[in-house]
Amino acid sequence: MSTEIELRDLASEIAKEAGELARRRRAEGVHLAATKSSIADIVTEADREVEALIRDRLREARPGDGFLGEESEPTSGETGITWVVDPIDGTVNYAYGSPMYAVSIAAVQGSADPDSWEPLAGAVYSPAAGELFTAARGQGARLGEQRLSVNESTPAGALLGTGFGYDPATHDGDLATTRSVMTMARDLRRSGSAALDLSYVAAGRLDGYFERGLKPWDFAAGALLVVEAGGRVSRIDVATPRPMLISGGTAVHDRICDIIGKET
Ligand code: LIP
Repeated sequence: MSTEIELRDLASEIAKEAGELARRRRAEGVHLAATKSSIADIVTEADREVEALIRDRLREARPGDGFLGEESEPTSGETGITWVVDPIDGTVNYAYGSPMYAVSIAAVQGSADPDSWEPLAGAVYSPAAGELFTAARGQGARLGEQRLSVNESTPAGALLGTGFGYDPATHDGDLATTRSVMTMARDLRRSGSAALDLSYVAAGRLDGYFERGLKPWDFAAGALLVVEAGGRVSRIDVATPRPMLISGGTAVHDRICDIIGKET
């Protein structure tokens, strides 16, 4: 069995266990642990507990790997493989009781730098929907056992996803970008979870997704899902504090890049 498939299967197993812990904690009642970059950027006790579980399971299975998670200190490894983890992506949704949250676990070759890493495997688990999206490099993307393919035809315009940052000062610029991209859209969805938005692009539930300011753990697994489902993912403005991620089938991806590229 290839390393990518072994990594995918490990990520899948841990994502399901972690997701069920998140779902149980949600049912018991969520407790705010802290705020981060702004009052809107929250972390719950469940975020921290779920990431600790994922970290422990990965250390048990692959003690020499590196780790980058949203809620704990990064560690470099000696195997050349780094795990990039968002324990609960869609934290605000989770805190409000909305079902649009997911556990996102990715394994990359190299350090946890999206400008140089090589994605190897990923799993995105949606506990509320009981849906597990998985991918391994060169092995395709799946929802359960179903192979996934991005949408390539958008005769009525593209159904697009996007998102906005926690800093209100960035909202005007992001809304201006959204207004520009709407010229190619049939409609817009704003789920609040980048991992699920990217999983939905891979599954053909969205035609494309773009968002500025994502963290590596938000998109590490979902981006591999899109590529393994036949789509494209690009990051532009990577030297700025808020790089833009663009994804979709080739035509939608290229059209979004063209529109946003004309802006900057
Ligand atoms: C979230 C992303 C979402 C974005 C939110 C936030 P978190 O990640 O998944 O797409 O719009 O602002 O960054 O903070 O829930 O892990």
